[in-house]
Amino acid sequence: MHEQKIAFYAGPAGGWGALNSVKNALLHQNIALKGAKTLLSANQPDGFDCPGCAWPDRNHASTFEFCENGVKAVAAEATARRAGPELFERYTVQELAAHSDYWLEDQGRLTHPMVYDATSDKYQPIAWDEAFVIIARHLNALPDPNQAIFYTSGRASNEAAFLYQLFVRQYGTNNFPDCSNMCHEPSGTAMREQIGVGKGTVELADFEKADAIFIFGQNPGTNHPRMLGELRAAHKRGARIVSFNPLRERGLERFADPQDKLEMATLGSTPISTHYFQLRIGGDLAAVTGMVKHVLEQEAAAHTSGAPGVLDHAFIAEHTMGLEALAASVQDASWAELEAMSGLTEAQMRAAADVYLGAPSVIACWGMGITQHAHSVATIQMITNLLLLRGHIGRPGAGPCPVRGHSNVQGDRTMGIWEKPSATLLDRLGDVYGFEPPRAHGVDAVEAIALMRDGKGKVFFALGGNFAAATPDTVATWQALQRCDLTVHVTTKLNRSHVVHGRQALILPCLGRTEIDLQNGRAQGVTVEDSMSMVHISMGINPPASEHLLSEPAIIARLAHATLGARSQVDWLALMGDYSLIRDEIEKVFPDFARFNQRVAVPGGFRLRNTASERLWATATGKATFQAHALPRNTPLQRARERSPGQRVFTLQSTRSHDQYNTTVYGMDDRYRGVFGQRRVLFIHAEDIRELGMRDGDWVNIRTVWNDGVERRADGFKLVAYDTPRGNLAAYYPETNPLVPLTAVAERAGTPTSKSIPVVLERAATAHDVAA
Ligand SMILES: Nc1nc2c(c(=O)[nH]1)N[C@H]1C(S)=C(S)[C@@H](COP(=O)(O)OP(=O)(O)OC[C@H]3O[C@@H](n4cnc5c(=O)[nH]c(N)nc54)[C@H](O)[C@@H]3O)O[C@H]1N2
Ligand SMILES: Nc1nc2c(c(=O)[nH]1)N[C@H]1C(S)=C(S)[C@@H](COP(=O)(O)OP(=O)(O)OC[C@H]3O[C@@H](n4cnc5c(=O)[nH]c(N)nc54)[C@H](O)[C@@H]3O)O[C@H]1N2
Ligand SMILES: [Mo]
Repeated sequence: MHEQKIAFYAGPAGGWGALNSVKNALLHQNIALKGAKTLLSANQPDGFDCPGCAWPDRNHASTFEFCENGVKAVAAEATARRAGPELFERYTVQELAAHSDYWLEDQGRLTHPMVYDATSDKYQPIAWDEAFVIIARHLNALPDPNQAIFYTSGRASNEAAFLYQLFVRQYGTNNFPDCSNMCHEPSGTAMREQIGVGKGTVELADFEKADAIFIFGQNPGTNHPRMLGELRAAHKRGARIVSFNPLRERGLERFADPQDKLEMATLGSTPISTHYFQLRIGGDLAAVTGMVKHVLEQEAAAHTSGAPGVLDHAFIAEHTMGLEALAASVQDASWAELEAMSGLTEAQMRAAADVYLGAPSVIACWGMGITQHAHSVATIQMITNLLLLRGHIGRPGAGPCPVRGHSNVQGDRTMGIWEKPSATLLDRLGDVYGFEPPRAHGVDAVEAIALMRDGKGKVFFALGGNFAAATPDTVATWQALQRCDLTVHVTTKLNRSHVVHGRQALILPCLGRTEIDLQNGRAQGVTVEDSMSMVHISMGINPPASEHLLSEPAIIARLAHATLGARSQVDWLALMGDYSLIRDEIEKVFPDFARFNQRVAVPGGFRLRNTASERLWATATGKATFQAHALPRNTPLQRARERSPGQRVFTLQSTRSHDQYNTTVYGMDDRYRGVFGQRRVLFIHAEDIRELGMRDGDWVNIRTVWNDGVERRADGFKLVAYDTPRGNLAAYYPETNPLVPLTAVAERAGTPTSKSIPVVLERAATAHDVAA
């Protein structure tokens, strides 16, 4: 492992740094040559969908797009390392649990289904059939199906997700917490109400036509590297790129394309953002309200002087309602208040709005910096208000673009992985499959934890992911999982969730997307939907990591068969033998998937219909609605300040380093932020360090200020002076998850507020000992 150091990173995002990092990733996983072949098949028409992010692929049919973090994601799955029965024989679960998250996953791919043995405190191999019998027995013994919880992470394919939701609803519950609940849930909530669809309306082609691209709370250089290619091209043809972020993020500043021979040879790079607004954490609602205020003031001024207005009046008249209420509430917000909340000056907000006013076509993108706050839904609706004012939706080069995370998180929702299913979906499932689906809404991720904590959630089943590490309030969450009668994980690699387990526990190892999935001797493809609603096929090319692995669809089908027996009319075993039959079933339930098998056979696949992009509004009123939102006057942070007189209360955001995929830690570097060989760092303004009477490099403990008397702390973080507003902090997830209270969630969306945690800092006696 690297030497620990903090060193300013002067290079651009991408470039030679990216190539070097890729070389190291391949070496580490022992896949220098095989890896190269694997990588060339990522996102190719006859290859597999990259298991990295949900950013769409340009020209699905042509050249390989280099993406450093895509390579790391593929390499992590295609690793030559194996975590077989010998590993579990060597260590008790208690011993495994003492290792870091990095170490656990670094053991490699799981090879056998395993069952927990309490006597030896070890996982032992088990036959697949026996594993299904154990789960079925538990499920069928529950007095109420709502005592079972079925989690999904966003890598599951459409085929797996469809079978899963059908099985679980036939079993009798809508308890479908998923990673979306912690991610873009507020985007769906906000947009469904406002424009009638919970997805973005833009396509990749719109990025070629946009005159201004606003990026709120997103770090594409690390999390969606292929997006930098679009931004670079947009910048080169003169589009304005306006970033809102409390941190100076390298990928939003400069980018060198590793495929551009000239840039690589000359160490050149292209600037990305034309404007960078370093606002305060949680300040976006105020900042965008300020922009709306400026636009409306310009409109009023035009009126007075008899000049043409700045709004798209025709669009507003034909397609929208609610502008008067929005205008009134925006007028109520004073510039002084907007400045105080956003941390930007009136002049900056007006300047941002002038970029908006000067652009014929505007795209607004956003990520976790927007969705993981108490007032996320309001912020997203204010961003959409801004777009609606000049009709920037449903025409080329314009529209909202929530940038999703997991590669099929959007598809899983489309397939019905949702704890609040629509009546339409349930009716359809009931009609097609001749059963009465459960109508009561189920639990989301946070509610699932509360259910288990209260002893009312007894069986926890996870299709992928790492629930124990990804969720908030770690101490409470672990206790909740440990109260379960049974925990089951369908998974590729060992992680925290397998060692924080229920009284009985199973690990079910599955094929990854890079691997050949043979059923009845025929290679099967699965489908995924990217962030821009493109659905396409994914075919694995590597031999499976172990002969004992089953595919996700096969695991679900066999479990459904074992659990439901004659109660289900579905021929589960036939479906798992040929995935095109599963796609026929999907087509029966979802009209938008008509002729699914034919349409997905075309290279690049097809785009799902999106009514808002056709300016058809599937809202309660039949119109797109402006939504008024007053600035929140009593925020958790304000209350925390009142509760801690005399103490400096900071706002902490938890974010991703460049060397991780969510809870999967690839390495200890965060190159663009200048952090090497370590993860327990706390980014903080230099003046704040001084005011605390401390020095750069000092060690601190972090404690949450909350209203329930529970002590929440994370100890041993090194202070790193950083370019971020006063009073704002940043540290990595999942190390900071113990600090996020279970009750700290986004209004109306339930998303943990992982980007705005009120905390105080205490001097730590010694450096924290990090097991790695
Ligand atoms: N390599 C890699 N790729 C990934 C992932 C990964 O972990 N690694 N994760 C995937 C997943 S599931 C997701 S959801 C996405 C996540 O991708 P992002 O949405 O980029 O998520 P974060 O890394 O959490 O970064 C959030 C950004 O928001 C900024 N921010 C924090 N608070 C605020 C705020 O109040 N206002 C504003 N304007 N900005 C703020 C932070 O400084 C940071 O730049 O990436 C996906 N892709
Ligand atoms: N504090 C804080 N918490 C957060 C966030 C944050 O920004 N801050 N971000 C939130 C967000 S945006 C998200 S999306 C969630 C992520 O939550 P999850 O999706 O639950 O977590 P991941 O870390 O992506 O899951 C990694 C695990 O998935 C398994 N896996 C990988 N590939 C496959 C596969 O093909 N099949 C199966 N069955 N398993 C596989 C591996 O075992 C790996 O250990 O975390 C959330 N939590
Ligand atoms: Mo996510």
